[in-house]
Amino acid sequence: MASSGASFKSGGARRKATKKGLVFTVMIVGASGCGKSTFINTLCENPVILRKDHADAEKAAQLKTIGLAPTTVELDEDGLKLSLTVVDTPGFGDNINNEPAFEDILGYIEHQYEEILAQESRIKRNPRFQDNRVHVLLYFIQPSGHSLREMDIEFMRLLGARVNVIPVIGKADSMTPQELNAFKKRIMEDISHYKIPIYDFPYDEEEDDEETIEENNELRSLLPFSVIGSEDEVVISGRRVRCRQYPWGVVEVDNSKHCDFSKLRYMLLSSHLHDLKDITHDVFDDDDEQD
Ligand SMILES: Nc1nc2c(ncn2[C@@H]2O[C@H](COP(=O)(O)OP(=O)(O)OP(=O)(O)O)[C@@H](O)[C@H]2O)c(=O)[nH]1
Ligand SMILES: [Mg+2]
Repeated sequence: MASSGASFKSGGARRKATKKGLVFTVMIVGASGCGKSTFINTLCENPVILRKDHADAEKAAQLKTIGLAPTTVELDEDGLKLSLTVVDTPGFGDNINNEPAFEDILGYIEHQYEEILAQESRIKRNPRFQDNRVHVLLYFIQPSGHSLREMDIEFMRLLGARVNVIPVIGKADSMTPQELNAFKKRIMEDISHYKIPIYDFPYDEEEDDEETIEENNELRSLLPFSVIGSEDEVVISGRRVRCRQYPWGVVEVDNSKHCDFSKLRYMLLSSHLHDLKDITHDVFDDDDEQD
């Protein structure tokens, strides 16, 4: 599906919101312990999710996310005010029944569409109403090196029908570049084989310029994005870098030779933000036909 090929409407509510700064919501879903909460703090450049006391390993190990937790941060992206809401979710376990957790997640997404519809059908609209629709869902895949698990396939298929899904490999520092590339390839083969609907950087050959087409092709070739999360910083050659330190070296969060974090962050919060919002508004929000 080409984004600009979809039938877009004017989206008055969406445009008005831009005066107060852009509103954008990202949801993070995936297996337990694959670095979702750490990623959120890395993305927001703030410890928005209260993290561990580094000195207390036992406490850190218990830092499992419980319940859906939306948090909003105000960011300034190259002079653009952005009100970013990140919805953290508890990780899926391996053996227990994950249906209830999954239903909570889908319920949250659907509820935001219902809220918009209720607001739009009111005669007098609430000026303080905030659009909390989830514009993109990052689905974290464990760095197992194998391929997608049945649960990943099932969940991504269902979620992908209701929201923009971008697959992400968490804790990517646990794989060598060769392993990571082979893993990415297998995941994309599974995504295509099982017809999993993901956000795959659509473009319109006729309408989009060459630069956009090239950028989208490049970003698509990185799927699934590999990410490394860290709340620690060290100074390397006078530069403060966010990284994970190991006895044998340092992996840098923002170094595109180490992972795709910086490209993912830029596309989410800058280059593709409007496209993700437009698709949410025009494609997924199917009750929208009535406005
Ligand atoms: N090697 C590595 N470890 C990471 C990375 N990100 C987080 N961790 C560590 O992995 C553990 C779990 O991280 P969390 O961010 O709590 O994982 P989560 O997905 O939120 O876990 P749940 O809330 O239980 O689903 C912590 O000890 C983190 O320090 C990463 O990129 N690489
Ligand atoms: Mg968590």
